[in-house]
Amino acid sequence: PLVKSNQVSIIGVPFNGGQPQKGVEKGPLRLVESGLAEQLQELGWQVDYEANEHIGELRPASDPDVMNLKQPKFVSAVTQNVAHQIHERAKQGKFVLTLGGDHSVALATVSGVFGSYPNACLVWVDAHADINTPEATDSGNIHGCPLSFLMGLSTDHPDFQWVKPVLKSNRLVYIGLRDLDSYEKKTIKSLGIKAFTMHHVDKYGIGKVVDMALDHVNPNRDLPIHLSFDVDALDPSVAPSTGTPVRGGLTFREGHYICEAIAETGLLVAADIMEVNPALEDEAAVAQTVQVGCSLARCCLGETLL
Ligand code: 6HN
Ligand code: MN
Ligand code: MN
Ligand code: MN
Repeated sequence: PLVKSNQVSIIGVPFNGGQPQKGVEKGPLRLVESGLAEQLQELGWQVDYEANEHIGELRPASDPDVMNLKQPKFVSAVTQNVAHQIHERAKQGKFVLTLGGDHSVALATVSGVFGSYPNACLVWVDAHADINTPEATDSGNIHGCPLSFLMGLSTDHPDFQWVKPVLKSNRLVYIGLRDLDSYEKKTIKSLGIKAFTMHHVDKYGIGKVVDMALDHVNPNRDLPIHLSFDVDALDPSVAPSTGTPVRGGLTFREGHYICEAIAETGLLVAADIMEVNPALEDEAAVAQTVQVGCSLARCCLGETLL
């Protein structure tokens, strides 16, 4: 395997500034409280955990909209800070498991991981494409925009000058898409980004989809892989407690299969479990969503490999 140790760093990012709903900042702690660290130890990993309890203090006194984006300074400060942490851990040869928090945190994970592994590829599992630019976004929520910064499609925004365009269009692949804004559709087509929507999952089955996805971004199966998993990729019946649910999503097994198949390559160096919001839906739904988040993470770290 590419990760040079049996060590995993869990990076909690209790952050909700990339979208308007409270509660997603409680995701990381809930995942850890339900036993994730112990479960990973059980799998043979040495685990360290950074809770980042104090990142809320990075909120600036004033944070007006800039180019449609809401809370740009807060999102920028938190993600820049966490990017450094992740870069350090990855450089030490640790597997980095980041727990969100909303998906704007991918500004941190992708910057940090690609800082250490410049030739990495990114598998983005999500109902959404999260590639809006500051000009194009309708909602102004930065969790819908991280990939536009990471690919250098948005270079003008004053608050995100630190984000380097580390991601090339041929190193990104999507799985699970089903709710795209018109700018996002245009961008995916014009840049030729490989995207497996739910239509493709239905047509080919998840096994073939993951093979085709990896054939595209990692044809010789020799590049490091970063998996960013937004739990809203799963059907809302599987992961109900999330901020932007969209019906018609991945089944429980399809979601886990993606993690298992990528772990099986031995090339996975980092994984994100994002958008678990323990303040949404009832307690049974929350427990279900938290458990799914934990089991996806365990599959990324080899649980189901013989
Ligand atoms: N997520 N495309 C919509 C927007 O507001 O830009 C939804 C984004 C959802 C983001 O789920 O990480
Ligand atoms: Mn997302
Ligand atoms: Mn999403
Ligand atoms: Mn939409």
